[in-house]
Amino acid sequence: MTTATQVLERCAHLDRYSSDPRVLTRVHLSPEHRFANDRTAMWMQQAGLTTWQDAAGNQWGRREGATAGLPALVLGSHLDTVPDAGSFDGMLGVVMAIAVAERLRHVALPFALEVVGFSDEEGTRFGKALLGSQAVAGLWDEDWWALRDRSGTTLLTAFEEFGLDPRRVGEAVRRPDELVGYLEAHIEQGPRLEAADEALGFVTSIAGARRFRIAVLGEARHAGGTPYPRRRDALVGAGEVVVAIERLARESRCLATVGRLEVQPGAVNVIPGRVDLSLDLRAETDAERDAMWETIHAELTSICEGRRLRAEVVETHVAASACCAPWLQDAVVAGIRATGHDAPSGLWSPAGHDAMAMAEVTDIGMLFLRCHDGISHHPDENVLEDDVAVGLDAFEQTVLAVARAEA
Ligand code: HGY
Ligand code: MN
Ligand code: MN
Repeated sequence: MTTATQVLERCAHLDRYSSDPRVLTRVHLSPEHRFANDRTAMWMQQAGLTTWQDAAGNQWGRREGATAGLPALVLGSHLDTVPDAGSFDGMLGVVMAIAVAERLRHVALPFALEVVGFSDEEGTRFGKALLGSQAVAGLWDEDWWALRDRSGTTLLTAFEEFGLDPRRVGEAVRRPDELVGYLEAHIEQGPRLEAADEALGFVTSIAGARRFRIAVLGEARHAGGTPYPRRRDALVGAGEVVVAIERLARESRCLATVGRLEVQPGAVNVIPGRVDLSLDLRAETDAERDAMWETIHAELTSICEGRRLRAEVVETHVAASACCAPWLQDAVVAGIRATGHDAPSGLWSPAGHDAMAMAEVTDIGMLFLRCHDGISHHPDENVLEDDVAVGLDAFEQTVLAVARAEA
């Protein structure tokens, strides 16, 4: 039986597949992605699963239920990372799913059991999140082929270099009638379980995100020769915008983050003429998030007008919030209760997950594990071995609860 120790060893093993030997960075359709898929496929086979890589680079494994060809309960998460990542965001969910499949190897189930390691959740390489799970959910957009990574390689070329045929991406689609549901185990990526001294929690819903690229446009001029009344400094305006975004979000129940700022021309003796900034906006409900954007947009316009600047806005990403299906929330709660925790906490997830895309084709449920200091998207990301042990028991029991509901 795969233990928590082995699960953590497998997460550590996947750390080897990185584009930078000093830190963990593994992006979509990279050589490291290929190695991670191959190793994951090997573990899936050892767990008794039949494996395949789909037309979008996602790694799958499957065992049949009581009879061949039944709809599948899918367990999974993602194998790609942010730059300089921790070892658990995504990967823990994949290796826990494999461990659960292995534990249930000889247990008759009224559905097929599948495990998936999604190819792209973070969107680190092409700036577009959930490419792997959106391909599976049938949400592929032909415009995405022209997306470029920082070296100028298009998504189309990256598919070909990885050995995938872009014309066949539609073959990755799974139909609702092939699926019973999708379950994902994931570190919480926040501090709430740790603060409550709870190892596990169940997810009620996943926040929808909107992301924007905002250009603040002023005028580049000589840093010495331009008196203040003549200046239209894009960076000072953008700085005011960044501070206003934080203030407005703090006054609401939303989370707004400016994670990237690019200043042009970026010279010490030139007044900045243009600043491009990113905005990531999340809330428990899409209505709150959309209202926050309206408020931020009005403030952006007002700050720019006050400084004789201009703003241009492009929305780069939108994902609707997704609710976990009540019957799968019940199954996750039953799974946690079976480990001796009578009243598990229900949490909404401010972080995005592959489950959001899967919600377009099937019911979803999620199990959260406490993470050390609530830290994620950072190499200090950590989980307790005891929490993984109880998480494995709960995840296994969740699958059995789904089996009882389906029987
Ligand atoms: O950004 C997110 O919420 C996810 O971790 N990719
Ligand atoms: Mn992440
Ligand atoms: Mn993740």
